[in-house]
This record gives sequence, C-alpha cells and structure tokens, in this order.
Amino acid sequence: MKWIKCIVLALLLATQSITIAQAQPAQKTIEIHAHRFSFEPAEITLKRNETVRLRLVSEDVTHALLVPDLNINQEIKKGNPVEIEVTPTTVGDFHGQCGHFCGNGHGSMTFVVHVEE
Ligand SMILES: [Cu+2]
Repeated sequence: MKWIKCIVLALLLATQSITIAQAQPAQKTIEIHAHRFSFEPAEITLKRNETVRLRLVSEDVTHALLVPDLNINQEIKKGNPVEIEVTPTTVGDFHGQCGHFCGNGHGSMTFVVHVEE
C-alpha cells in the first residue's frame, strides 16, 4: 500500500504547484472605453515596472490606442474588446491619441499615461 501514499503525495504536490502558479502575477486590469471622440478614462496612472492589463473597448467605430513611447499601438474594433499588457519602465507622462481616423473629432481623442515610482 506504499504506492498509494506515493500517489497521494504526488497529487498533493501537484495541487500545490498549481495553486502557486495561479497566485503568481496578480495583475490589475484597467478598462478603457473609446468612443467618438474621447477615451474614458482619458488618463491613467501606472506604477513603474508593474504589469497591468488594459482592456480596450470601442463603443461605436474602430479606434486605436496609440502611445508611442510605451510601444502601445492597438486597434480597437467595435464588438471586439481587446486586452494588452503594459509594463512601463520609465517614470513620466506619456501622451497618446487615437491612432485610427474615426471622424471630425479624431484629433481631440487624446490619452495620457502617468507612470509613478
Ligand atoms: Cu478614434
């Protein structure tokens, strides 16, 4: 009956490692809605070296979130929310905008990412 103990032990170890794996990157998700002609929220604050997930949702037409200095350039199609991850490594204010022409107010669709220590 020794082998049963081995199996039980193996199962216990397997369960524990799964729990540890799940607990690892506790990531925060920020939902950002794009619509003619603004992002909501239009500003977010992140921490340096902390990975967050951005969930991007369009409420009307195709937009894009473009923040060149953070290497973000993500198209956002209506009815197709998309998630990206960002890990800023530099403190500062990073300016972005809509990267997909969406009408007359397209130029006013600005976005700012504040990165703090
Ligand atoms: Cu737009």
